Amino acid sequence: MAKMLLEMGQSHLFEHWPEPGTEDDEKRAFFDQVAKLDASYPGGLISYIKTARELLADSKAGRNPFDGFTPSVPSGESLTFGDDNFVQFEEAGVREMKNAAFILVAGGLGERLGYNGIKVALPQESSSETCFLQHYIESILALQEASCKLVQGGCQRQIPFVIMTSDDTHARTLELLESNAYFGMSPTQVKLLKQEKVACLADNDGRLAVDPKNKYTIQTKPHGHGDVHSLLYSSGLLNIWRDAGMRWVLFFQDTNGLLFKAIPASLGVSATKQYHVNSLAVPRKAKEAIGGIAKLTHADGRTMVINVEYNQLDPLLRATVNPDGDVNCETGYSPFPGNINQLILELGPYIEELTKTGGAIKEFVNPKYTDATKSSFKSSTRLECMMQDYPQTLPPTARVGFTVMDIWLAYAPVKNNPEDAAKVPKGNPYHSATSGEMAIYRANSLILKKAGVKVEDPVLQVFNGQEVEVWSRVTWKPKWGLTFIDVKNKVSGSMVTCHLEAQMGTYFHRR
Ligand code: UGB
Repeated sequence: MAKMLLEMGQSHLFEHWPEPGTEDDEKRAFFDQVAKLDASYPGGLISYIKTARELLADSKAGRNPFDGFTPSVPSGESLTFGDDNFVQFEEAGVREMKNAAFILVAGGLGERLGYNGIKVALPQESSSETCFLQHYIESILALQEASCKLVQGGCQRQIPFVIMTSDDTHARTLELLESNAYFGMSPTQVKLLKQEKVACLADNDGRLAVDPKNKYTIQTKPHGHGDVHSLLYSSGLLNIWRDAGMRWVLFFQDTNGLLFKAIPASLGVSATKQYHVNSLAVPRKAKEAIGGIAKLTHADGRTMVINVEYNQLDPLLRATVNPDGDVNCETGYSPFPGNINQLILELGPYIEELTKTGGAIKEFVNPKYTDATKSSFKSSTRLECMMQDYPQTLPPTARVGFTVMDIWLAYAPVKNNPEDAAKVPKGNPYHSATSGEMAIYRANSLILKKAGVKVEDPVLQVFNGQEVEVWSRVTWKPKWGLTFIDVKNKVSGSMVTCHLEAQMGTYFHRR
């Protein structure tokens, strides 16, 4: 390991080491860490440092990873909640659900949210105080039951649920599950895969950063949610699922309380259209901090349908098709659908691809330079990768599509703290706990309204400096109503009214 580090230009790591025989335990701990960093990265530290040098040189030169590509708006499926098409996709999705596995990426700490705990332990709304993880598990169990019921004679399939954790979230996620009896799921059905952090980089030469508090420790930071692919591949779970006759892998993020309202229909789209990759998307406001899904065509003829992160979309558009960059079109939205990082992959082609790549995802580096010479960093940086970059290596024959849903139905993540949310320009989403909670009541109210329930109009109120629509505070368990037709059947023929009780909550009357 020492020889490898020296050959890779890392002699600074040993600069302040005392004579042999002094602090030997600390030196051994250093090599234990080096061995761990080496083993947990595809191709080891040599490969990590080489890639880092290349990407740092590109970043210094200002090269855009999409240089040579021209973006255009790709084609996909656009759904309208509650119409016949939507209902058919929901039915198809529920039928397929027994052949799916769910993967939650929950290794992020949520620094922007300013919360010290794990995000999946937060209540998604304050009426029932159900936490995100409980809601996700209850949704998967309800889908499992509904899907198995459609099989003649029933079925015993348990939908696998994998949670990717990190050192920051692992112990607390396990604790949350164990202290709540896995929220009703069988413990064998849940699998935690922990992602490892990667070494930090101190400069443009790819020198590894020493922890300022301990000269025997290399500083590390998270590598991004793209790790999920290599972890799944090396876990061996994918082959087990394939052998059990499963067909789909659904990936989702940690704090979107609306997501499961969009899942049945989007899986229905995957199954009907035979998409190898289906990204769930919503109409996106120009410059909104979510990636845009674009078709990229290279001068040499290569094409791919891929998420372009918001900070890259604007310069790419300016350099190619639109000097104004990332702007809204006549619909009031960006022509590029917004990626909400809910991916549905078909298992067979996914395994085929990972067998070639080992699950390695194209990385990027985002150093914050001290000045325009770009010769030093404000603080150490590291390589990162994103799970939505998976399609980048796919062959042109791959069927890559997307499904656009109404925002109110599908997307209300909790990412920003109240102070930052209050500063969001008017008209753009807050993505805060306040807006996340209100979005759940609004979606439930709108679904009930579409199902024929009389629902009072919302009022505007300001909480934590954010103006939000307050609808009837209606919540229900996933088991009560998974799809639009479920809800419609539950409320039809009964006289149901939702009242807003000024600021106090809501009464949901059923007579
Ligand atoms: N996550 C991990 O599991 N491991 C990690 O190392 C990092 C994160 P953020 P961000 O939802 O609108 C994503 O930090 O930067 C998990 C997409 O890239 O919330 O907002 C973490 O626990 C972007 O295209 O991501 O960006 C969480 O569950 C857009 O879709 C998830 O990864 C955006 O999300 C996302 O982490 C969005």
